[in-house]
Amino acid sequence: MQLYYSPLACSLAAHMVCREAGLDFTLHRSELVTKRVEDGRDLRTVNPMGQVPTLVTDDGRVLTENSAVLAYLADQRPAHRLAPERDGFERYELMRWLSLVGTEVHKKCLALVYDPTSPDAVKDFARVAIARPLAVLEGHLVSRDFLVGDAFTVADAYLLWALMLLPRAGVPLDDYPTLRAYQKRLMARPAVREAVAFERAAYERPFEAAAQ
Ligand SMILES: N[C@@H](CCC(=O)N[C@@H](CS)C(=O)NCC(=O)O)C(=O)O
Repeated sequence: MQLYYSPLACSLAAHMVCREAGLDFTLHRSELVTKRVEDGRDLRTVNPMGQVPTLVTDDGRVLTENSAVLAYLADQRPAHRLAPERDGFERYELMRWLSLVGTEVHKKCLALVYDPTSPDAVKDFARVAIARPLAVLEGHLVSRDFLVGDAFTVADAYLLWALMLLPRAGVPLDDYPTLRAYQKRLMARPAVREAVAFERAAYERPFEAAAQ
């Protein structure tokens, strides 16, 4: 399995899941602005959107979009219970939370704040709009340890990534004690810690692409 990622970008969720599931995977560092992959290729030759995560499966198929990539990775190792079974209601709950994190938290807030071309007014709007999904997540997690069912799923990985980035995006989590406790608890998982440590180290290193 080949995972195209950029250090500390949303592909960190897929990276966490690869480690949680014990999958055999190769990481390809990519640069989000220039679209260069470290081996010199252009990311758009694999994913025309030029975005991460981009996954190439062992049989050569390309999968993009966090919710699809994360569900696919979970389904490779059902015994790890990283996604509920496909025929139960909890599977739809998983889709619900993946979608809420992807649209209301990631794209409606983080993506706008981190986009260097966003006007300040758009960033301010994003920092206000995030309050509603964060309040919903805070309320949901008050009485439970994980977003879905009684085990860590790929939706938790996606939310963990978002929670990591929100304070840097100017959204402190001081008003969300449940989310902070959830984050602290789940960040202690060995696979999560390994993925985060790996990407923090990569983030500190300048990106270098091989000549093509
Ligand atoms: N719709 C995609 C969005 C993924 C996304 O926004 N990835 C960001 C990194 S967090 C990216 O690749 N940004 C570069 C770009 O959009 O050009 C998904 O859900 O996976």
